[in-house]
Amino acid sequence: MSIKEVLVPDIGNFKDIEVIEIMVAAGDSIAADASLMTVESDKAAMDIPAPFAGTVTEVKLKVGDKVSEGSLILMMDTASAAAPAAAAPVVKSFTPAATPVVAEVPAPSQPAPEVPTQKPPRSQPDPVAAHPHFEAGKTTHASPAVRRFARELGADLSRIKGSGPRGRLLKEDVQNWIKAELAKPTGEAIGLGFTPAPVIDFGQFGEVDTQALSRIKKLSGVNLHRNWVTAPHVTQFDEADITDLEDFRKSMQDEAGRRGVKLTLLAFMMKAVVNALRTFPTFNASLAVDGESLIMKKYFHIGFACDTPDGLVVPVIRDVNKKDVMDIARELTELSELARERKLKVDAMQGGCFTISSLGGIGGTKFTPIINCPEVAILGLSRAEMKPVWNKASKSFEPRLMLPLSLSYDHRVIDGADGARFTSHLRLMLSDVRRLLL
Ligand code: CAO
Repeated sequence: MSIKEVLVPDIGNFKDIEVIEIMVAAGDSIAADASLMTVESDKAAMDIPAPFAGTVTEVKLKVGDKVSEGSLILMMDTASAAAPAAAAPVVKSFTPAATPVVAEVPAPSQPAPEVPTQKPPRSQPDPVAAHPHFEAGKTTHASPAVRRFARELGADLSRIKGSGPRGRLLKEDVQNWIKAELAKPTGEAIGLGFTPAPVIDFGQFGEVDTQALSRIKKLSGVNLHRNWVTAPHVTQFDEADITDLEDFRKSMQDEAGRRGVKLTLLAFMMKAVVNALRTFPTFNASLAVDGESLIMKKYFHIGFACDTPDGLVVPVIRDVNKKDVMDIARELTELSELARERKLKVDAMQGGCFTISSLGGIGGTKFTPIINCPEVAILGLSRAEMKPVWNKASKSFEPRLMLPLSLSYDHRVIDGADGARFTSHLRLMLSDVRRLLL
């Protein structure tokens, strides 16, 4: 048996600093450099490492004691130190710090201190950078080893509740927090910082009836919410003169009827949109998930929002560029019927490049449609109305049928100028049916 005293090493200018955690007990066999205890002043916390390997025979301190350089920490039997490192058990569940660390904890208003990079003598703690963590000006209590562990995993200590004595953060607290964060849905993991919605008993204000949301509403709700908060939306409003287009459409109704087709404005809109997508290809793109590149699509599959008794669905018409308005109109009717009868197959709702949401048959003057991500833009149509429009040539107002356009786009991908160019191009296409049919 060879009993040695273990003293507090040179800890710089710190004196009478508090012992906040002791990681060893009598009987523990420890390796050289294993953390023995953590001390903390008002400015710093540091782990004190074992200067040599051995078995702890007696701990001379307790949590709350004040120590300075030379204070007796414990007695150690170094005769047992010949034990191979593998046999040296890890003290409690604490991971011994190979290099003890000092975590500077400045006052909240102060900038982070300069971090010394030079390695000090072996008997001294080795200062390593650590970010202080504050919650409303309060210091988070955690040993440097736990801080380092959290830092390596990118865990924000100020958001973790400590389960140790006096609320100290333990390694297990960090592990549990990381597990819980990973298990959360993406939106929460983004950390938008929403306060939870209050739970209100509406019955206290009058009679109520609670109805379950349909499966479609629940699914589309999650997607709409994600798209709304993750894609920065801008909505460009415009109006297109569709007087001539409407005359043409009506003139084609009989023929369409003979072919069993209901020729609606939406079919023409699809052709106009494809023309605009060809002219402005970034509208026919998707942003790569890493945000580093744009995936430009060479096909033109256009989705349309369809109102069904169960909620909103978006069937997709494929290769609109290769189809004429009659074919498109027929498909619109077929897909809408399938959607309303809940017979739409999943692949009929996939692969869209751009979506049109038409509320024209219902009413309204304009609205802000939510982008159907990963598409980057959506066109909303409201009810066309006859309006007086100034004719420069005849210097008079003329009654024209004006269609309100509401184009929402993802501002990460599309600039405002291109948003306005896109709707201007649509105006041009829609005002001259000959261009549209080219
Ligand atoms: N202005 C004036 N009238 C319009 C119009 C417009 N912009 N769009 C359609 N109409 C007229 C049609 O000509 C038709 O009139 P007739 O019956 O006299 O011919 C009538 O309104 C009904 O049209 P419709 O809505 O049945 O046909 P559509 O091809 O225009 O639309 C569909 C099909 C599936 C888009 C539509 O039925 C629908 O579900 N709309 C709702 C979409 C929705 O909920 N969007 C919101 C999503 S949230 O972003």
